[in-house]
Parts: sequence; structure tokens; C-alpha cells
Amino acid sequence: MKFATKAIHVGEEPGLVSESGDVVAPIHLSTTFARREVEKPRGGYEYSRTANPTRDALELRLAALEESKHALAFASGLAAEASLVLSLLKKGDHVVAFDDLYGGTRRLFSQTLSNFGLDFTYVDAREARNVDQAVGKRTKMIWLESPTNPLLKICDIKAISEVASRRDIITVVDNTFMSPYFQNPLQLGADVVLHSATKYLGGHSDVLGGAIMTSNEEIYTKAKFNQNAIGAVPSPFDCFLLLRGIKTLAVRMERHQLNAMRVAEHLEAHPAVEKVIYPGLKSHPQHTLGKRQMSGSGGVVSFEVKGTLRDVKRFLRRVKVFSLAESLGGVESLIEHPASMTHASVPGKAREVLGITDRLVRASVGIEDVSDLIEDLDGALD
Ligand code: P1T
Repeated sequence: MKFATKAIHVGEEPGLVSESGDVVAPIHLSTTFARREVEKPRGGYEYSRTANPTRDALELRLAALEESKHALAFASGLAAEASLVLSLLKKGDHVVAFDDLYGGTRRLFSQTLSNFGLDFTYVDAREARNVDQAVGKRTKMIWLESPTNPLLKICDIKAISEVASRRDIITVVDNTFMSPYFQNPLQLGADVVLHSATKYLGGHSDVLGGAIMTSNEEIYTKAKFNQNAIGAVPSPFDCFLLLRGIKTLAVRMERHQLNAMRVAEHLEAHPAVEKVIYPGLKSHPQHTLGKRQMSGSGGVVSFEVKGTLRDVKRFLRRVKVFSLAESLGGVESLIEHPASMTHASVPGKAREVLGITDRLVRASVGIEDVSDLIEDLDGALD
């Protein structure tokens, strides 16, 4: 099956999820499942933290989208990240991470997981050689986003994964910004793909979720054990919303991309805009690499507004169709100020080095009529 078909059918084949032939997976609310005898669960289910039929349907679907053998669902993107790292690493291990990451990921690494004896080094992974140079004897994992949040920097997933696998290092790629529709890091050599399902997978800003996908049995066994042992799982209702959202992923991503490209081109020609960052623009420094490993450019456009921080805040107050809000990937357009919102927890110095300036704005371009979006931005910029 092709992508759009899998996104609608896998995990919800009538007969697979229930005897009654439901076309939509039922929301199985039961937290526990009666046994016939002490050692014999009836349908393979014991307790919903361990496994639940609605979550199983979602996990089958998620694996199909990334063409992986396995997928595991979590209560949020960060829950998936924490559970994955705690499953695979131990005290004394070292992680090399892209320096431009979602602020919450960096906070999890630097302020929480580092308390458990894990070390993190942040490098500009746009140059694969920087990753290579940061790898040491204790390095067990390389953590990438591509394109990154919020600066849409791209790294060569294939080149980095090759070097990592030669040294027995696990490569994890957070594929949230591309969604499985535009990029499949496992096909490029990564060991694990991670998603904040809160974004494009859910697609409607009404459910938090996270997922990891892998075809590596050893990684899967450890992560599956800890999905249950740690217990950061999504509720059956969350799983239903994600299954429902994913059905339209293909059509949504096409429209996100069309609208984002129009918005990016328009802003690039706008006199009040200093620069626009969007992988689909020829002006993006890694446009060619992006074309090689992604089949599209997604729906996030970052740009710098001319003027002072006060001007930027005035602009953000004046948008009407865009909502001034964190998050991305929903059908509705959102806009935000990374330095004071999504990336406020990244130390000021690090933000400066990365290029997350006070004038930087990140837009998640939704699937509304693009002329309304452009008119809204123009009105606020004027
Ligand atoms: O919010 P949560 O579902 O826990 O996912 C965390 C996360 C992980 N990875 C990436 C690339 C992300 O962008 C996020 C969440 N990001 C936002 C909330 C944001 O506005 O950027």
C-alpha cells in the first residue's frame, strides 16, 4: 500500500480490531483485562499500561508510516524522548546532539537527564565532521533534528548515521517537522525515529502524543520494556484522536507545504522582513541537501522582522488569523517568538550563538486559504 492508503487503513482493518467489524477502532477504556486462569490472559491483554487494543491499532499505523518493524506510542513527544534515553543509556554514557533542538528537548537533556550521570555535547551537525569530532569513547547516541526547531537547519542524516553505525553508536532522528510523509530517516540509516505526535500526526492541536519507530529488535525490546516499566503511555482516547488525525496526514502535508512556500516567498519580498528561512526556498543554505533527503519542505517558516524587540512584539499582537501560540503542525496557523516562548529555556548565550535572535519569529503555516494568511501577515507587518 502507498502512504495515503496506509495512513487510513493500517491498524483499523475491519476484523483486526474487533469481532464486530468496526471500521473505526473502538476506544478501549478498560484498564485491566479478565483472565480465564492465572497464567492465561484471554486476548493477549493484561493491563492497559502494558498493552491496550486502541494503542495497538495506533502503533501498527505509526510503524507503517515510517516503514519500520515496530512503533511505540507515548503520552507526549518529551515522554517518548525521556523513555527512549532511559531505555538505552546508563550512567556515564555520552550523547552528541544537534545544537539547534526544540527548547524542551534541550531542557530535558541539560536539566533532567544530566542529573542521572548522562553527558550531552551540542554541536552544529550541519557539518557531519563536527559530530564526528565530538564522538568519544563513551558516546553511545547521536541525537538529531532535521530540519531543526526553530532555525530549520538540515544535517546529512545518511552521512552521520553511517559514521555512527561503524562505531556502534545509535542514531536517533526527531522527524517531527517533516512528519513521515516528507522524510523517513530509517531509510537513510538512522536507528530510531521519534515524533512529537502532538504536531502533524495529530494535526488538529487537540491531543498530546509521542512516538518512536525502529526496526532494530534490541532497541525495540528495551524500549518496549520501559514503555511499560516507566508508564508514560497515551490514553485510549488520545490514541483514537491520533488515529483519526493521521488519516488526513497526506492531504494536510501537501497543503501545509503549498501554503508555507507561498508565505515564504511573499515574506522574502517584504520590505519589513530581514530574512526568511524555509527549506523550500533556493536561498536556504542547504536547499540541495534538503531535496536529497526530504520529499517536501513542510509547513514551518521562520523569519526575522526588521526593527526592535518592541516592533516584533507589536507585530505578533496584531495578527488575527494566525494565533500567537506555541506548537505547530495543526490545521490552524500559529505564530510565536522562540526567544521568549519555545526556546526561552535555552541559555541566552547559546541562543545567540545559534541565531535565535530577538527578531526571530516562527510561523506554523496552516491549511487555511493562503490569501487570508498573507493578508493577515501583511496587515500586521504594515
Ligand atoms: O510537546 P511534546 O509533544 O512533548 O513534544 C516535544 C517536541 C519534540 N520534538 C520537537 C521537534 C518539538 O517541536 C516538540 C514540541 N515543540 C513545541 C511545543 C514547539 O512549539 O516547538
